[in-house]
Amino acid sequence: MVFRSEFPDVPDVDLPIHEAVLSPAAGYGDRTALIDGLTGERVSYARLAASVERVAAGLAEAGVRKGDVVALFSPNSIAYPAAYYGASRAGATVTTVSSLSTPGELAGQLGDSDARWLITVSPFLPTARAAADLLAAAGRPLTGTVVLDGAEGHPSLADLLAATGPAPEPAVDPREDIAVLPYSSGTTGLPKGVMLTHRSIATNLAQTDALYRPAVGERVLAVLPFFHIYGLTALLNQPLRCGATVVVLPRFDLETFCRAVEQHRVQGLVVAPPIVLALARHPLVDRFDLSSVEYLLCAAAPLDQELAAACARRLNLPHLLQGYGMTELSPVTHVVSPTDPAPSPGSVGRLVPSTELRVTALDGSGDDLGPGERGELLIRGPQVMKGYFGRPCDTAAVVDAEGWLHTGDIGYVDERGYLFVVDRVKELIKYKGYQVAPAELEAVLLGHPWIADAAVIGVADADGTECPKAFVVRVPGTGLTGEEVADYVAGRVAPYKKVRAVEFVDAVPRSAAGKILRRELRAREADRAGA
Ligand code: 4UU
Repeated sequence: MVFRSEFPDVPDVDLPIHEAVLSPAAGYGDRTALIDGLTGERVSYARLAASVERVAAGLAEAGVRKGDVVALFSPNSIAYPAAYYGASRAGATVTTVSSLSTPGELAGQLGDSDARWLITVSPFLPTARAAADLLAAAGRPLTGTVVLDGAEGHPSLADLLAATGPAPEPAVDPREDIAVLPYSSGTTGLPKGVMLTHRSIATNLAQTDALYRPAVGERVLAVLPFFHIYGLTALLNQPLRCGATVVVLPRFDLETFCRAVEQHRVQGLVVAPPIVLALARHPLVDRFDLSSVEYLLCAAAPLDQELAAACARRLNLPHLLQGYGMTELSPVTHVVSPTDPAPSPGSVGRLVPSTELRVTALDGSGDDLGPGERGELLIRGPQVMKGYFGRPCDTAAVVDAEGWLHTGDIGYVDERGYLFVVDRVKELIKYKGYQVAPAELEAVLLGHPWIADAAVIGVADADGTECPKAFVVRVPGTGLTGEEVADYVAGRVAPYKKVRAVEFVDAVPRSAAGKILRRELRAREADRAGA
């Protein structure tokens, strides 16, 4: 059967993303859009809207044209939205880059996305320069780099804001033009650029309204990174579109987080499981007045139910809320609404409007299943991505001819229409909500001269956090140690991708076609955990 949303359909929103988010902003005028959670500096809606116009004008003067890809490589800050919406307003596609990227990872994304422009911050300049050098050596130099807080030889945000010309008027087609190009490995392989049109993102915000719509003036805390689709949507696009106030923190530190909640009387927390863990367990939490918090929404990775209950008790909330999404789905399909009096415990929520869900059998038949039955989750709706940039075969492998996106997640729907996510059939590892692509780590491992073969899967640590584990075949006669393997990887990838366990094996199980049999490795781990 096909599960449909119980909410009335919403029409497609054919607006560029900056307009969908910021045109209501004119009405919010002097209300506070953004607060720097460290310094207390505030940005009003009027100032944000004006900054976006100036940044667009400045970028156009620098040479940015419609369809250019601009890479945004910055931690969360109150300047981030001006850069992001400003680039969009100038007609560019924004590819958001993890702020933890190494030079190689940044160069990889810049090259793959055909980015011509980079917007970054001065502390990231050494990484940005090293990446730019790698690109130049490959014959694909960047056209320009903006350093938001200023650096010798680069335009700054202040320079862009000082532009005197008119903002450009690019003819954006919201149905076809790509607003954002975030990277995701999807169900298999290496990270790929996910083409999200203005329409799919703007419509997804309108779809989400039925279940999650912060009130005007509501204060939400933005510590999840804006470069990930979860933070970008739930902590920038949706709250700003609704006239909320976003308190911005550059990174998670429990004490700073609690202080910001107390100081700014934060009402809405939007987080991933590791923050729930800290809030539930850490003694420091008791030193702060967190009584302003009205709800906590957690998503991006599985949430342990005992942990959720402990956190809810500590924050004096009836229960925590969960949402479910995926980069390839712009990203939201399910949310538990803050106003829902009795969500099914442990569920990730109900379908947003104009969205269909199928649960298909895992026995190879692909048969449609009914309530209570576990299978792979398939989604169809206006939020399904346009495709992977430059990779039609990878696109065809996840979006079928009828437009269903195969999520690679396993779940079931209860009798009341609430979804439960219970497992994954895809390769993807989620370390604390961050994506780790096994194929990427395997490629790094195979670069080591003493490694003959390698496979990576996710395993749970003592806290239940999923961690990358490598199965390594040594080149005979070498004394390679687990520590050396871990260090080798750590030197080449962002910290959240580190291999956190290493096991030496005689052979990696592979199919006749040479594909790694991850299921066998997983079964081996499960046997051991059960033993
Ligand atoms: C178990 O994680 C995301 C997007 C999450 C999101 C965004 C806005 C959730 C609600 C919202 O409002 O995207 P990706 O692409 O990084 O990872 C997607 C994968 C899913 O396929 C699933 O395996 O992350 C996992 N996932 C979850 N798993 C996402 N949410 C959950 C969840 N429980 N609640």
